[in-house]
Amino acid sequence: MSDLDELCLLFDSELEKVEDGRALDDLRVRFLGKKGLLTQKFKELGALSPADKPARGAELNRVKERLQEALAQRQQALEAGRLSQPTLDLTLPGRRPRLGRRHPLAQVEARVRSIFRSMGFVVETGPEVETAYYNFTALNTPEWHPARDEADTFYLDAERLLRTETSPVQIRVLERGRLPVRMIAPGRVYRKDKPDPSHFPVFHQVEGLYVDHGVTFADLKGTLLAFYRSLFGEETAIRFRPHFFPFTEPSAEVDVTCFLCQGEGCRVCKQSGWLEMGGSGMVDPNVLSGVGIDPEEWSGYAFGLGIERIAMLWYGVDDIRLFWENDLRFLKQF
Ligand code: 2NM
Repeated sequence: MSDLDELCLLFDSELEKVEDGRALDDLRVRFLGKKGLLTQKFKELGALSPADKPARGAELNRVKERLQEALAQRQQALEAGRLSQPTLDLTLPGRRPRLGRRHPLAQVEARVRSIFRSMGFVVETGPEVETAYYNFTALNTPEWHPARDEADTFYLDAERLLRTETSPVQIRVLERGRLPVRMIAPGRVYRKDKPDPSHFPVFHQVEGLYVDHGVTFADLKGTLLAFYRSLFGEETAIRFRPHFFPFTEPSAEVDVTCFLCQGEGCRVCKQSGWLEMGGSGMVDPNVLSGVGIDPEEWSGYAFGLGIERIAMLWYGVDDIRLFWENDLRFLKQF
């Protein structure tokens, strides 16, 4: 076998393996490029005797044509193959867009809002940056009260702070002087708590307020009972435990029967059958007179509840920080 037969054999077997334009180009360069195998043979022509040159030259040219021909054919075949292959299947079904949903805390807050709206409460909002007056003083919280401490409250300066309750919204509404008032104030509140499974420095509250002629503690009990029955089921019962808040007198903490065990006692309610849900009371006369309302003529009840607490119990979430991580693996479950 001549050296050119061998070269052709090698070329043919390499061409066989070519599957795209890039490999084809590489092959072309390998044989016909500046330092190509065949080009090398052309360069060696100069060393031959004048008698041998013409025949060898003609043979080299035939081989060159043959390689070029084969490369061109292969190129055509590759292009034809590419065009005949479907790149876009118009019969495939479309991709379904992945729908988002409301954050679990927003879902719970919407439910709470909706129940109170159905009972005639209007929704009021106010600033998250408050003054010490609206957040503490107007709520009958004395200067020495620990809640005012820098260790518990985020102060921006001597006067301004991040609200620790949504009650300052109630004060702003009462200041308008248009009575009666039946309102809820949902929103974010801030406290300097170290994050742990049940604390986070920002969380959500809904506070309610009803001020009218002759409002009594019985009105408070009836309203909260109706609310918690609507939220947790008609078999729910509630109880009030005496407590103290600066802004209400008397004050009480509110428990509801555990919706997991119907009051039987389980792990979640720590065998007590009851779940702590929030605080409540009759608006302190000092709060009313502070906003120019005569406590001899008007009375009111107020209450507060935490959205995170309800959401954690309802969905079985054991760490409050999960609500703030925005991990889709968590959020997708609601
Ligand atoms: C609570 C518990 C008890 C409350 C009081 C007032 C206001 F402005 F009327 F005085 N608003 N909200 C209140 C009462 C809030 O949260 C645990």
